[in-house]
Amino acid sequence: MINEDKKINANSKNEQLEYFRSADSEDKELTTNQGVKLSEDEESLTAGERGPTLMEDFHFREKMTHFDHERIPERVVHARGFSAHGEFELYESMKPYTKAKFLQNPNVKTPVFTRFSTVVGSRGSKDTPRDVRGFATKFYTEEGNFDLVANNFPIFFIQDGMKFPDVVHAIKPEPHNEMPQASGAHDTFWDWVSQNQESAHMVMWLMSDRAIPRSFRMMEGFGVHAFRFVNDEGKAHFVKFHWKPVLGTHSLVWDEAEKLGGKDPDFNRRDLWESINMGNYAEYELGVQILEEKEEFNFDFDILDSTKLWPEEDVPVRIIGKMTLNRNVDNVFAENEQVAFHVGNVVPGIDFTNDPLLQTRLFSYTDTQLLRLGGPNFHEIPINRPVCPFHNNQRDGFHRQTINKGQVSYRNNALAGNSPHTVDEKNGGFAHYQEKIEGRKIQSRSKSFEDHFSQAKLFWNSMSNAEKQHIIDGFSFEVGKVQYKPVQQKIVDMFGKVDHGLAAAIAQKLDVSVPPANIQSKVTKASPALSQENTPKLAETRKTAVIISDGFNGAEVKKVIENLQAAKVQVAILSDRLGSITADDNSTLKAKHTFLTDSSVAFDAVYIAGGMKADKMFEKKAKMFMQEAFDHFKPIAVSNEGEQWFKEKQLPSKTGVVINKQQPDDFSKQFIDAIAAHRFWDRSIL
Ligand code: HDE
Repeated sequence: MINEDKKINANSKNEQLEYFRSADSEDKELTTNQGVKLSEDEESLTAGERGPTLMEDFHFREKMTHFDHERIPERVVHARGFSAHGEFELYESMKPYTKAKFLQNPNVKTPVFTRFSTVVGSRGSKDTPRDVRGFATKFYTEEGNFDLVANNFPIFFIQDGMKFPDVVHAIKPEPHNEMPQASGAHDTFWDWVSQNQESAHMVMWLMSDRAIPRSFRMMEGFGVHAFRFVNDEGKAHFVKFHWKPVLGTHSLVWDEAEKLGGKDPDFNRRDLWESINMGNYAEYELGVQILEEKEEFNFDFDILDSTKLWPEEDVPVRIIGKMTLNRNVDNVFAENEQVAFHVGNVVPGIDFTNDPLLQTRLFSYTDTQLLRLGGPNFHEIPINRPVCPFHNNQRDGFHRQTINKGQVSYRNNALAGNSPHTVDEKNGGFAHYQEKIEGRKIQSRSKSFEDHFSQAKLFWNSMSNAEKQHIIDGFSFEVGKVQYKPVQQKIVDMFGKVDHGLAAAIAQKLDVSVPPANIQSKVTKASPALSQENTPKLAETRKTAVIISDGFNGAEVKKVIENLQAAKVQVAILSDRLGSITADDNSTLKAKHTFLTDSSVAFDAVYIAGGMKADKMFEKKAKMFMQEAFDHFKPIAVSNEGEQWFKEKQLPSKTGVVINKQQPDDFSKQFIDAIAAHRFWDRSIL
């Protein structure tokens, strides 16, 4: 069970978990947890047919007691999550910067486990609220576990973790009525924002498209803090970690995200689960931004301030490896719920900086896990176990699994030759980086953390027109729900310090005063890397609804589907009923989706072929489907009845609408290009 000598490979964690997996229950005898075979499982033991239940029914007691204790506390933040296993492969050795073994040799594959999450909602909430997403990865390395506990934003709300309970209390459902569920609170959160101006940059991200990702597979990840790489000569560099999704970074639109909350609360987890099952593995490249120690003060922001990013144009992201998530969990509770990440789980070669947010996180994770996982032995839970050996003198506590042999559980000892023994740095022992620190004990913030608006403006400047409009809409929606007028005014005044146009547009929607123009940030710089317009755009794995009714053009639809599938687009046949739909040439296609079971929000694109036998109701539903996809800026392909309905609807055939005037091959090609483009923002909503 403990891997004492074997080398680690991509499958090492899977092999270890196999030891803990239960045998398949099929054709097995039912027993108690003590292994006693049972003759009855549905009737409790009673005194007479209508008499009282007897305490001696040990099976009833065991079954009910276990059930009564099935729940554990959910995470105080990031409660709703979903996970997958995978592997990390290094492209180039990082030896000049770090001695971390898993970053030395491009031939080594490291097993990983990643958990994605929303932050605010409870465990049973929805996947698509406007929220930050967690992106936490455990690397099971030969030197122990390294956890990269990241988010999908590169920055955070606060500069000092002392304020974390405050921001979380403010954004969680309000305590007196527990509303709103599964999204950020309105009055309390915006009250907090207006009183804590360091949140300006993060709030810009929160109001942007980044807060409603299309898929966990299409989300960036950021370690947020500056960490340290330390090489085998003891030389350190500052480093920030990035995950870059191979499919690019893409988002939903707000109306779609809201509808999905009702139609499919599991939208993001289903996407990951189904994609992995289909072999469409989620892939992310690992990037690092590296700074020399002497560059620490070269910037107009403090590199240890977690409300600031290091613009990629100034500090390039060097791509050093790739993570592939390729295996779904076997049991959500055992893996996704019981996994315990900790920003403090590092290996030799990776160390901390004095970022005050990072420092406070170092306390919080174990502390909260002691409560959630019921004691100090949660490192023994299968998903948390390192795949390398671990030995120390820690003993006992709730749910201890290891049977530690021997008489001695202390150091220094002579009875066991002072085992287990420490290991010097040269031989792989962790030695904390020796940073020289001098100073007074104080409770105050460094002056270098004072500027809260320049990078908020940098973000704004970097957005495309459509992205800017979405930010204005995000503010108008969220702050529009605030009941307390003075808070609305304060928010508009606060974001007037970012950009006057932004503040004026929100003020107009909220019916509050426009702040003066001269308070806005003077920053004119932009960072193109921040705009999702500049992300990779691929049709691969996108989901397209193909709408057909009886009498559809068999030859054309067949050809288009073939082309879509060749481009790795997922095709879903949709009609007004499940089962076989017959084409004009008597060929058939099986509809696995209907207007009732699905709606356009579940798809990235739609191809409407219709059919000669489409009745009025079919036509109505198909038009609604098409209209909604159109309003959500999605690619649409129409032919036959589809084209006629499109014209009847008087939808302007702007970009992203492909009409079949050509051969099916050209038609499909144009449609596939449109699917890759993701959305067509220049389409006006009717
Ligand atoms: Fe966390 N965070 N956090 N956080 N965090 C937790 O630990 C905390 C922060 C992040 O899928 C908790 O086991 C403090 C930044 C993720 O299991 C808790 C501060 C970033 C997850 C905690 C922060 C994160 C957590 C709750 C401010 C991005 C989910 C449950 C100083 C870099 C991990 C748990 C999972 C979870 C504390 C800020 C990422 C309470 C005090 C910044 C992805 O310990």
